[in-house]
Amino acid sequence: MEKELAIEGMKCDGCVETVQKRFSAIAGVEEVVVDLAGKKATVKTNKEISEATFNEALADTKFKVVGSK
Ligand code: 9UX
Repeated sequence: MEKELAIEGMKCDGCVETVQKRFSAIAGVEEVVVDLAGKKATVKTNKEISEATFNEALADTKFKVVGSK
C-alpha cells in the first residue's frame, strides 16, 4: 500500500532525516520518501496504517501530519 502524508514543520534536511527515521520505525512501513519542498512523505507499507499512527510517531517533535491520501 502507498500513502501520501502532508507534514507541517520541516525546514531542512535534518528535519527530513528525523521524519524518515520516525516513520521507518513503524511496524509495517517498508519505504519512506520525504519531500521537503513538497511538505509531504510518501510511504509504502505492507498493511493499512492510519494517519494517527504516523502522527503519533512524530510525538515530541515539532512536526505534524496534517493530512493524508
Ligand atoms: Mo534543521 Mo529541522 O537545522 O528541526 S533539523 S531546521
